[in-house]
Amino acid sequence: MELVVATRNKDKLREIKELLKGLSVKVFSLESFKGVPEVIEDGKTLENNAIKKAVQVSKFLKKFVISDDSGLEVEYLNGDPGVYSARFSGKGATYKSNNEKLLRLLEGTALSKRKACFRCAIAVADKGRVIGIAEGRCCGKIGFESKGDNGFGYDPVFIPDGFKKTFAQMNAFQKNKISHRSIALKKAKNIILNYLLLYR
Ligand code: ITT
Repeated sequence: MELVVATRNKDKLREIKELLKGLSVKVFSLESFKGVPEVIEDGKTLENNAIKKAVQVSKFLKKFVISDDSGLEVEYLNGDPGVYSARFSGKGATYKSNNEKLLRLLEGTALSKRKACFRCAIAVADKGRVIGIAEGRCCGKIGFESKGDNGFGYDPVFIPDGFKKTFAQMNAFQKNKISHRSIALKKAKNIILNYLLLYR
């Protein structure tokens, strides 16, 4: 059984591959295929974008596909950057410039007002048809400075509830135990298993 992960983000792919271990599927990414059209992520929600990515890619490749749309919602910023997490600091945004913008916007804000949640929506589609959607959430606080070199994206500024260190100060095993992505993928795994049992 082959599964394509509809992402161009190598960091996400690394985490997804690790989390899918144990499921007897061969995992491919978009790198393995030529000419897959770019999906415009213009949905208002992570779920909409995840469905759009999974449906368009699985229709084009005629394959079984999962997609991940994720982002960080900061309470003080009314849920921003949210769906705009990847391009928060504008065209040419990098993880570093995004984190710098976030820390700047929260400058002078007390820890109690720095609540944030990572959210992840995973959509599963087969040959252009949605099979299911799963969501995961991991909440915590935005620290006062970037700390740690592991992980990716906003990991250096995100301190999950119940911990004193950022995601980027944790190893992959620790992050994967509690992350938004691991929660969503656990649910997505069940969707995949049920579908394979019933329809394939
Ligand atoms: P694809 O659409 O190709 O999958 P992308 O990076 O554009 O890749 P998104 O639109 O879903 O993906 O944006 C997700 C952004 O949210 C990502 O670039 C990071 O900045 C941030 N993000 C998501 N999950 C994260 C995590 O586990 N740790 C840190 N940052 C994360």
